[in-house]
Amino acid sequence: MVITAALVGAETTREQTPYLPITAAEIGVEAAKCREAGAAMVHIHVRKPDGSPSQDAELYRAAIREIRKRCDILVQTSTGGAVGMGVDERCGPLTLTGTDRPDMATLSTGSVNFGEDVFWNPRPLVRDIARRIRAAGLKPELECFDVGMIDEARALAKQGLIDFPAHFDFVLGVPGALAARVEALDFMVASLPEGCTWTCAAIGRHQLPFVDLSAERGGNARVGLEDNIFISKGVLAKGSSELVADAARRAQAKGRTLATPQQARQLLRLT
Ligand code: KMH
Ligand code: ZN
Repeated sequence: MVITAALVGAETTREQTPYLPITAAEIGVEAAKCREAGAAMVHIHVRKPDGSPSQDAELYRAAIREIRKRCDILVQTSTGGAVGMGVDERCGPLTLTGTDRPDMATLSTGSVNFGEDVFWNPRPLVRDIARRIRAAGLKPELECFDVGMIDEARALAKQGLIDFPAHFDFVLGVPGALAARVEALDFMVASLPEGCTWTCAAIGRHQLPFVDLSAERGGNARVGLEDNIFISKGVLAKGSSELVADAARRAQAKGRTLATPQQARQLLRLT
């Protein structure tokens, strides 16, 4: 089972939790702790020194270097960024090459209400980002906030913009989008194209219970401060690594073995 740690995000703030990493070094330290706790991959965003979200390639380069000098965890960069960002800005990390190149990049396959905002992904923009991910030589993680986004991934594969089997991330529980319900997860799993792999990222209080559900169903799990800041009701997690440790315990209690980064590379067909 591949555990992904979503360490930073674009919406979580230091006002909400003092444990949010902001600088490259803080991101590197937290990634190493997550690796130690059982994660095989990190999903990262980056921040400007004032804590505001950014997709700047140089900030990503610095963060990736700080991660890789500490551990072998796989690095997945965001192309979603923060709501309201333009496509060129969102694709900043895709310009990194050589030893700074990420291992994977996200591709959201449709638009969705996102809290009080809209996460804007019209079809031409999705195709554009899919082409850029492929041109960078990366595999996408297909972020699906609703079931129709799996169907859109099928359309992208038909158009030759992504390859199947692919890896999906089911994001459940964003306010305004598909709720974190067991039936929703089961519908998404049943809608998955042949041979594809999946991770579930449930938001807020659903995050850790959905690790159990994903483990039972043969899936993978994403946890971390991007999606949830609490380890239990009203108690802040002291960093994403504490959430990873809890997810690892839950996965193992369900009989699952945690993938190393090298195993995750094979399971997610990144090689
Ligand atoms: N911050 C959200 C609007 C991704 O990383 O690709 C989008 C997001 C998805 O976080
Ligand atoms: Zn993200």
